[in-house]
Amino acid sequence: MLLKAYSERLKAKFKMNIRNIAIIAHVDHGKTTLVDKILHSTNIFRDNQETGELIMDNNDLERERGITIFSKNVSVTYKGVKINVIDTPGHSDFGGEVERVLKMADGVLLLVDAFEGPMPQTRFVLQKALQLGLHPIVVINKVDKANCRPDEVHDAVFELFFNLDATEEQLDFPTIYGSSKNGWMNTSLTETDNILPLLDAILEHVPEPKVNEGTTQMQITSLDYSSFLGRIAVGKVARGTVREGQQIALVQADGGIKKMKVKELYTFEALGKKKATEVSAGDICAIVGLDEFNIGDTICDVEFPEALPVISVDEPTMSMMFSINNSPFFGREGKFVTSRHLRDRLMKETEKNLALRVEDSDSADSFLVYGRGILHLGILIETMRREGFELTVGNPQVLVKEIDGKKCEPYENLVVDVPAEFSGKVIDLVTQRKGEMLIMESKGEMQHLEFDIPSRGLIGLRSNMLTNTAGEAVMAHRFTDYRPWKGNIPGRSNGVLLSKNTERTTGYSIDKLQDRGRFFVDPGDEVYVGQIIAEHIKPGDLNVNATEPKKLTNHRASGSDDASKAAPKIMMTLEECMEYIQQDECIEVTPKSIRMRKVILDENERSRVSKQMKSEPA
Ligand SMILES: Nc1nc2c(ncn2[C@@H]2O[C@H](COP(=O)(O)OP(=O)(O)OP(=O)(O)O)[C@@H](O)[C@H]2O)c(=O)[nH]1
Ligand SMILES: [Mg+2]
Repeated sequence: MLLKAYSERLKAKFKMNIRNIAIIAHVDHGKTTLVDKILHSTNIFRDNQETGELIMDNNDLERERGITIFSKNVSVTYKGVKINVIDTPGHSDFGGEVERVLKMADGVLLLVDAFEGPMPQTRFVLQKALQLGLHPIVVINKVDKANCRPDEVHDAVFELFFNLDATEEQLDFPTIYGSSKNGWMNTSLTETDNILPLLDAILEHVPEPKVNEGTTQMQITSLDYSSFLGRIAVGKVARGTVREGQQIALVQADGGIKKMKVKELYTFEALGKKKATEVSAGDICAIVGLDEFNIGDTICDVEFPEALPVISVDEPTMSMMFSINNSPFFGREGKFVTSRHLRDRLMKETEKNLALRVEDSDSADSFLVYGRGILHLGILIETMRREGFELTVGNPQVLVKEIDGKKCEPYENLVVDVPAEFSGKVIDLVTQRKGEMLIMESKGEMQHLEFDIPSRGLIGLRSNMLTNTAGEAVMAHRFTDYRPWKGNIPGRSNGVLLSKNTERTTGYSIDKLQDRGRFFVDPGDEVYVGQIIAEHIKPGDLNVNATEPKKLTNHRASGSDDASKAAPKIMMTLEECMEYIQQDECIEVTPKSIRMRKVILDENERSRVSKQMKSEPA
């Protein structure tokens, strides 16, 4: 009896020794680097263990791009307290994810780059945290950077809190300064050799999770995926406990209730998960074995199914047509090429990729895929090609909505930081695309510009912006709302050079065409009729012969002849191609190649259709 009371007391005591924090910030402000440092400084690694850089960004694409795509839970123990840390993605395409995982947090670290200051995504994530009643700890990071302005940035953050209607208590935020890269944090700008002042601030300022007594209640706020275990539900236990083997009622958004069983239960420990038999209110856990669930569903006691308020999952803002590859090179480079493969893969993706929607189209070979932006869709395509898929994707379209009988389109807040000498060019460029300037101020040696712009105007803007500012512009944008359609926005200004033949290009031909355009292919590359092989230096498309061998006297192999004279080809990433192509163009994606092409490859057919389109009333 006594023992039981003692163990209850112990449990109650243990229950309280938890802090749940999410780390939020604009893209690249240093969240993941900080989480890595937190893991290191709480000694989860043996001294001799080789960990490498950013253990947290563990997906291949995350490592290559240096960005976080999926939010992740880890947990460390400091001074006897378990701190659950949630690393979140900073790119705006994944903003909805941040909003959801904040539901697991009782506190947030708002990281702000000591040079850049608050950026569009800082505003968005802070707003969400404030609305949830969280009291952020502000971390002014990267104070090691030359030209950084931590004091100005602190003031700007305060102003941002104020503009977002923070309460008195929220405005009274603690501030930590430091450099996650160099592994130190402090309450002042004085450099230290560890990040412990930050961990102390977490223990001091982040409230313990609320422990509600009663029957089981846990909202699923995040989703993990394992190819062995399938979908794993992640969330914070809000009330009572969740037990291994427990029969539960899953209450869905529409009020429907399904009975299920908790097959396996885990808590987060260090970088991994630890099996648990019971998890109490306040801790974050992962549940295996629920067959069908959605984000926002509540896991409840079978007898007392009481749901928590529904979480909205963000609406897509962009769509793209995904089709089977129908280029002449079909099936050469990929393993999965049929419409069946494509459809199954896309449908499977919707199980774990929450902001993604897939619809069948009029054609059995094409599917409409809806997502949150170029990066969101680009990452899916990149993942698929790595798995061995071949496909064709069309140009990205923003989603138009009818609101109060008016045609409306998504708008975004665009921020550009650029050396003053280029600001005129930037303003021109954005205004041409129907952007309107809101703010222009100096920020260190840079000019800081803010605009309101339809999302359509942003597609293809980045490469133009970089060319026009000698690569110096730093831009970021974030969806704000839907507003009335802004009219025609000019597309790409240059035309393209299209191959007239299906053959290998020759250095001889490419060299002759150098003054017509900048090539996307190298001498010796195989191309096909209707493939986009270069950007025309002028508007209008041109069909060219780039496969002509040098005249008979030449005995060298085609492909190597005169190759040295040709300028190197322009390399474009998948996302750059997605922003580059126009309505009548598409991209062939295979495990080995990314080729841009016309939708209609045949020259005569293309001009016939385009004439027909022009003659039809719009
Ligand atoms: N100079 C400096 N660079 C830093 C610091 N912290 C992070 N960085 C660098 O900033 C870049 C982005 O760091 P990440 O930790 O990946 O940033 P993130 O906020 O996780 O980025 P997303 O997950 O994509 O939103 C990396 O190149 C880091 O090395 C710092 O304190 N000082
Ligand atoms: Mg990150």
